[in-house]
Amino acid sequence: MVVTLLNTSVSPFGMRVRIALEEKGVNYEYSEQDLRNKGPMLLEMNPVYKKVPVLIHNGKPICESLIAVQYIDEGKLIAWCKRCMQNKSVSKSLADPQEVYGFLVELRKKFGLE
Ligand SMILES: N[C@@H](CCC(=O)N[C@@H](CS)C(=O)NCC(=O)O)C(=O)O
Repeated sequence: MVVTLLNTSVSPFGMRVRIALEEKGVNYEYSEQDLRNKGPMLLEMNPVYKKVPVLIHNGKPICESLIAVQYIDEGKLIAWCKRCMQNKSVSKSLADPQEVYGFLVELRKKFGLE
């Protein structure tokens, strides 16, 4: 997993993304951008708005700081779930998702929530 953050140190939007990366323990490369002289990487990764921060994950850009924060949060969560499922005690103990779904649909009908 290669994560790079294009940013300007004084950007409050960038700070938001940096905090999320730190909180989730994501290793990343930091690339300081000069907004008075935008470099080719920034122009390629955010060609429409040409703004920082841009989070780059395996070559794919994620623009807009709130979306980046959400992406960091969900990505880590999914990775954690996958790791848990590799543990036999977890994978053996969890109910089949379709069974859970069917049960909840029945409950909703019973309580008139359909
Ligand atoms: N809504 C964006 C705002 C990003 C933003 O305004 N970034 C500023 C730096 S704080 C920028 O790159 N400005 C350069 C420009 O407008 O040319 C976000 O949340 O990421």
